[in-house]
Amino acid sequence: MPEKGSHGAEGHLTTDQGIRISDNQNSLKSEPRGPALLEDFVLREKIFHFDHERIPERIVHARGSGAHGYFELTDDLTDLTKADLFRGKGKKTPVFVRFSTVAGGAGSVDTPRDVRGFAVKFYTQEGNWDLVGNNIPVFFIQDAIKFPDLIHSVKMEADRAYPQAGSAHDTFWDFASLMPESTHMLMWAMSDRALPRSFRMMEGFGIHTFKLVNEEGKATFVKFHWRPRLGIQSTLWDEALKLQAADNDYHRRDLFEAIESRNFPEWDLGLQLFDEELARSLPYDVLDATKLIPEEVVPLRTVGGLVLDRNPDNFFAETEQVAFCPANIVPGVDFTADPLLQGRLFSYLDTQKSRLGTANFYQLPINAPKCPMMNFQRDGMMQMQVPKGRANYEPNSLDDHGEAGGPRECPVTGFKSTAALEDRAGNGKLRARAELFADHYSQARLFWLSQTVSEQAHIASSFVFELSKVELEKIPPRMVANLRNVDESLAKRVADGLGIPLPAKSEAGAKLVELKPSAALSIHKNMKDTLKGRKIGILVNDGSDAAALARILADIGKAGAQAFLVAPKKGGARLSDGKTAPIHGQLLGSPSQLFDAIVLLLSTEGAGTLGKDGAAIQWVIDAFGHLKAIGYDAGAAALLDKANIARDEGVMVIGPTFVAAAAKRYWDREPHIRMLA
Ligand code: HDD
Repeated sequence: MPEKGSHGAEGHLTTDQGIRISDNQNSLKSEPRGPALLEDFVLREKIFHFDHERIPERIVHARGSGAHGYFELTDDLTDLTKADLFRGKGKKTPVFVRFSTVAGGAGSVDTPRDVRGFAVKFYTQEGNWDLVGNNIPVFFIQDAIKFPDLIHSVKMEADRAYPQAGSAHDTFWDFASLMPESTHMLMWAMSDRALPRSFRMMEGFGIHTFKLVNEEGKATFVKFHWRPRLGIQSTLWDEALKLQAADNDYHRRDLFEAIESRNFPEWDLGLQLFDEELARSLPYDVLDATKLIPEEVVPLRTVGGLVLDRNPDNFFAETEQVAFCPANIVPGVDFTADPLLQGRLFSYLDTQKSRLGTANFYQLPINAPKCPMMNFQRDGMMQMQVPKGRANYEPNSLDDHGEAGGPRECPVTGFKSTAALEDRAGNGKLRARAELFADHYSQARLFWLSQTVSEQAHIASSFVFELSKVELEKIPPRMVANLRNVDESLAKRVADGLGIPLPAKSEAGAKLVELKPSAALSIHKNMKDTLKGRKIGILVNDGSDAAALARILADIGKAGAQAFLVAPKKGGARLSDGKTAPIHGQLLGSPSQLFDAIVLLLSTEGAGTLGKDGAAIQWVIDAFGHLKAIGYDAGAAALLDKANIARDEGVMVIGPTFVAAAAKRYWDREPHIRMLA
């Protein structure tokens, strides 16, 4: 079949039936002012197809962006797994990756406070393996049976259909405060992890414990971690809010543009590998998705890298129709009895049928394996394959030697489930949770204690903000009562911030264990002092110093960052040398939240003019408020004064040290400019 869009027929526009179209502007009429004729198959077909363009959006993770790329193995894992993609140093496996928000609809914004999906489809030589994870290493609930309740509570409320893409409302906090097992994940969701600067600068996690299985059938527990090579970077709450107004598509655009400009996003794949004995020694259960294993207990082993190097050709055909299923697994990897994972193994296949309309969705190019696939599944809506031969059942003896008999089982190389490594108490069938699942607070406390002072302030303030949006008065005290089990000072700060009395502590439900803080859980402790992959906004006006601009552009380029020139007029700015600098964005449409640091290069006169422009003053105030570095030249000082900007460590006269300074956020500035809980 010729590819749609290429229309093989020498560029002629045709109907879906291949009939050439003579006029795509006018419908067929009996006379110029007469009614359209039913006979017009060109009009009918076009409108008919248009009317059916939409498919149901994903029930969660509806808004997302994807890209193609590859996974390259840097460490041979033959001793641990027989999976093809993990054998042979240097082996490359093609992938498609989709990032997403969870709660919002397909048309919602990119920067709400939310968890981000991080779903990877590996097209291996032995079939597709989908690692469908998030940017947070734990989950809200322990058992899949609670998933519909969780999602109903966080999505827009059933009667009023708002809020869109946000958890700051009654039903979410009602559910969360009644489900103490969600406390650990709430700590993450209220931290800046839920406000990523870019998909390229966030971690990804497989979350559940899986198993790697080698040729001998020996299984090793494994947890999967994606580490961004650009480091982790998040935004501030105020910045994220303003980004929603400045650019709905902030993350989608960032991903697309980075790949277009060949700044390919990259991650390391790190594995936490451990055996049953270690699992047993932990004071929490490795089958509980609300728990993580600190890297200090099981360090990461870096085994490969993920590179995204190609944007989709068509958003719908690829990013919208890609169907991830955690049940897609290859020999050499296996599931565990994690009750959250087990439920997922059913849900995804099921949802794809309702989203994509047919059990044959696996034949869509984005979902089809890139290795041979043969079986006796037949027919169904939109069957694209034309299976040959008489046999459509197995076993058969139609032709033992030729092709007519069809494919056969592979007892040696086929996928085999491993024996459960997990304890079996021999209790028969029961609806219950394992004992250690009852500790809902120890790891929430571990997370809290691992944060910097400023990160703790963000978490406390997020709880205050979200709970302040809750109307039912009984909910916030219930949540604060749970937080007292995490940390008394956190609970007190949230209660003070809300202006409510400190409620009695809720029942902990299990003996709490004191765990050693883990530096790996903090963003601030893991940020990289690099400008690579970031964007610097430079404000210029008529009269700006041409030589200074050339110098800073060179420095920014050398640091691997992108410079973005902003001026009051899109037509450009006439610099001191009389030349007109081309401008990337007009001031009003390029607010400073779009940049990681800003530079002001202004003549005294230019600064004077901008001092009368609210947009310019706001530009500076926001960058300062978002704790970014500000570089300026002598002429621009007047604009800083007009905006009342204090000259702290992060505000500096532009010079050779600026580029290094611009890679940082100035957390110490925050207490001076913002009341945090
Ligand atoms: Fe899920 C989509 C991640 C638990 C049911 N999930 C979906 C996507 C991601 C995750 C990244 C979007 C995939 C894409 O880009 O197309 N989900 C997770 C993680 C979980 C998790 C990390 C816990 C560790 N999910 C989970 C449970 C259930 C589901 C417990 C149901 C029992 N998830 C779905 C779904 C979705 C989905 C309804 C909606 C669209 C889709 O599957 O393809 O089946």
